[in-house]
Amino acid sequence: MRSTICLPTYNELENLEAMVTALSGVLREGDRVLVIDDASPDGTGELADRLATEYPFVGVLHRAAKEGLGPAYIAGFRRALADGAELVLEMDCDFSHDPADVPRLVAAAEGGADLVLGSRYVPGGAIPNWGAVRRFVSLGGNLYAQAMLQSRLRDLTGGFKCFRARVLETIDLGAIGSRGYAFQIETTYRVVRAGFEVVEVPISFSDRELGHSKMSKAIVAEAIWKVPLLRVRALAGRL
Ligand SMILES: Nc1nc2c(ncn2[C@@H]2O[C@H](COP(=O)(O)OP(=O)(O)OP(=O)(O)O)[C@@H](O)[C@H]2O)c(=O)[nH]1
Ligand SMILES: [Mg+2]
Repeated sequence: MRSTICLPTYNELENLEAMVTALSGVLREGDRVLVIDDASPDGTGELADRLATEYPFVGVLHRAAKEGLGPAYIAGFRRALADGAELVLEMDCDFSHDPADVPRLVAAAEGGADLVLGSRYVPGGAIPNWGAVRRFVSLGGNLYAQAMLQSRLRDLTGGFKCFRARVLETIDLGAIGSRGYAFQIETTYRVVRAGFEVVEVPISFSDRELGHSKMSKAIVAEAIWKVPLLRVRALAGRL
């Protein structure tokens, strides 16, 4: 199956070229990488254009302003589907997600899963560099989302995923309003509600070494209030 890896970037100048190079080692014939850059002031968008001329598998989607991960991914999904991708992946461009894990996510989708989650919280998953506080916060966030949404899935906030195209064609992408972590929860929940099969494969999540995190209090707050709202909407039959 032909895959497109969606790579959202905002100020990832130090990471993008190394990421594209690493991905070139795991892609198969016909696979693509789509960089979705929100007008990064550090020149990531120009670097992406240069990489697109050097590597035929690279495409670039330039967006006018930073709007958060959610809108960037939705624009990327639409482009990937229009270009005929059969599998569409989400992945961070800061090496938190290991490019070497891409084939395992793809294999699980080709094995029949509709959505594959790279999961830190199933047996075999790991977050080697995190201290107790970060683990507690992340695990707490996942338990909160699990309980609110009555879900058995362990890693609802992760951003390393592989969708079958038909899944993205079925769920209403235009109705997804979340921008940060909530985007990951909302997409997975919509996929579950639509009756698709979701499988978790273990991954090891590393902290970024270069560049800066775009995580903010607003992103955390959005996830906290959005989760109960998703449940209420689902119970009201509007999701
Ligand atoms: N296009 C676009 N990409 C974004 C935006 N915000 C973050 N990204 C990218 O999304 C990916 C994940 O963002 P990070 O800043 O690493 O955030 P995070 O992984 O949630 O937080 P950390 O755990 O601190 O790394 C990276 O590739 C970012 O460059 C945005 O508003 N627009
Ligand atoms: Mg990150």
